[in-house]
Amino acid sequence: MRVRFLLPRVYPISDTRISRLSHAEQVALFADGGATVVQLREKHASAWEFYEQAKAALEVAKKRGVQVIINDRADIALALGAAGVHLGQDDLPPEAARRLLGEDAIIGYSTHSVTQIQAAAKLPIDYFAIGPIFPTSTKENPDPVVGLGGVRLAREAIGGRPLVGIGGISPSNAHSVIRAGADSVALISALLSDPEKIPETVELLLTTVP
Ligand code: TZP
Ligand code: MG
Repeated sequence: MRVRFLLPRVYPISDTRISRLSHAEQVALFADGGATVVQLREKHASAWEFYEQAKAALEVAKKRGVQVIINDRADIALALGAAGVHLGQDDLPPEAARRLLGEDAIIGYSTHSVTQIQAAAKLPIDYFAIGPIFPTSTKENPDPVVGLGGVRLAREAIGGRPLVGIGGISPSNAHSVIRAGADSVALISALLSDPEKIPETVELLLTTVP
């Protein structure tokens, strides 16, 4: 049986357009705030460029004891020896990513409805993501908002397995997402739109979200 992966309360995700910082700079700021697991998300760079940026970010992360999950690209995760990959509904199937990355890799999987999360229950993944919980302008063509009710239904569907909420989460609504049943909150814009405050915001979330 797979050893359960424990998601920290806060799961920061990088975005170079919103933060105007490199992935490596963002990882350093996430680590300053106490983050232990981070995701690198890059929707615009070439594979070559993302590989190079992720490589630099992994060097920072290694020194700081932070695990790095790569969004979308199992190939880049494999090439760099990252801790794992985060897959969406249109990415490589989780079974294929598991074959590539091996048993020790962390594989996360995005779902946007109860039907999708039920369908994902048998996949070889370590955590589920559900969202968008609230309206978001970060994701292009986002799925319909699932709300806090969606988090409750997701929790019922997956029992005690790790669940992260994503989409429109900020320090002011993070509690409600955890209370509805998520183990962790993933944030992009609320964390990155004021880059100087990244460490403070991560720390605030880690110390105040019950
Ligand atoms: N998946 C569902 S919503 C979302 C993703 C990647 C974007 C979340 O970004 P933000 O800025 O925290 O709303
Ligand atoms: Mg994806």
